[in-house]
Amino acid sequence: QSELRKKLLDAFSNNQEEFLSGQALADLVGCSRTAVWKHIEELRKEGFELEAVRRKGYKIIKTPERVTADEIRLGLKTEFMGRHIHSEDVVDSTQKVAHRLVFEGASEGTIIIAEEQLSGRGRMDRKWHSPKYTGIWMSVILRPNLPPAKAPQLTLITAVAVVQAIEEMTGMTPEIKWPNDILLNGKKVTGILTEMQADADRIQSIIIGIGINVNQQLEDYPEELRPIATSLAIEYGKKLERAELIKVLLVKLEKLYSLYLDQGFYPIKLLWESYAISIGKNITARTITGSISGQALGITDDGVLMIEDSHGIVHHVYSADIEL
Ligand code: BT5
Repeated sequence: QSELRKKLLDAFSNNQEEFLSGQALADLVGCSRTAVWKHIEELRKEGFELEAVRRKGYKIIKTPERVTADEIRLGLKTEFMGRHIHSEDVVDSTQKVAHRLVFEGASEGTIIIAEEQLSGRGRMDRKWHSPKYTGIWMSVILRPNLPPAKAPQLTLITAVAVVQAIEEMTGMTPEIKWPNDILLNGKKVTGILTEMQADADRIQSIIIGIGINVNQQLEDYPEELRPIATSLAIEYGKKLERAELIKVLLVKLEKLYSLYLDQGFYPIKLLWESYAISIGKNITARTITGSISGQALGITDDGVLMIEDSHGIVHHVYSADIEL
């Protein structure tokens, strides 16, 4: 069903200026004209506007305000990333939905999106503010054949993908604060949460949660977040099409992830470092066992942060909050 819908939307997206007749669509998609007609009715119910002209056919003239799975499928240029889309209006957390889908056998590249999260989560049980219709609240399921120690690298790959997607959409280049914060003008525009299921020596699945503040205005944030949070709309000065951003992000993520599986972490490391703010600076890393202060030297080939303290001792930090 969703393959058919994807083909139909591809047909529209490849012929954007033209009207496509019911027969032409049926031929392109490989189904009956009645099936085409049924799918077009479904698209209308989702909020797509289609112009229908006698003897010419159909043309999409407007996509819905809400982000629907079909809008993401329209013109999506990936092989596996986002090929299966699970979209909901309201969820507790897209991570929770993803865990359930992983358990049910969801394939690599499956994404979960929601318009609103009632208990969006950050790391260490912190909360992620996810108001309706404004942001991208998304989880991506990956199933890399890797040892569990490599999992943090996926966070860094995702951070690079998000930076590149924002760059392509707005021309603004965000900065990455190790490991999972993406900042614009020093304020957080995106957070990433990586969770995994693994055996002793193999990852079974990784769920990457990505929260991007897209169209919020300052007043949409609770008081305590206003000094530290921002959105693309606030920094860019106008609203963005969330579905477009999702599509660009999925393309970047697929490319970087494939590059990583092919050539290892090194090429990603170079990209990551070119966007990182903390390198070379004096920072404090707060870990669960205590704090380490010193100069951030960079990341190892495995994505581990290195900090040199005042005695010249280099500490390897696997997980922490960073203060600049
Ligand atoms: C993160 O945690 O930054 C990871 C956020 C991941 C969110 C996505 S949304 C889709 C998926 N489903 C989920 O339930 N989660 C993922 P952390 O580094 O722990 O940062 C959390 C802190 O960021 C909070 O304690 C707040 O201070 C701040 N914060 C909360 N909401 C924010 C927002 N919308 N924008 C900026 N900062 C926020």
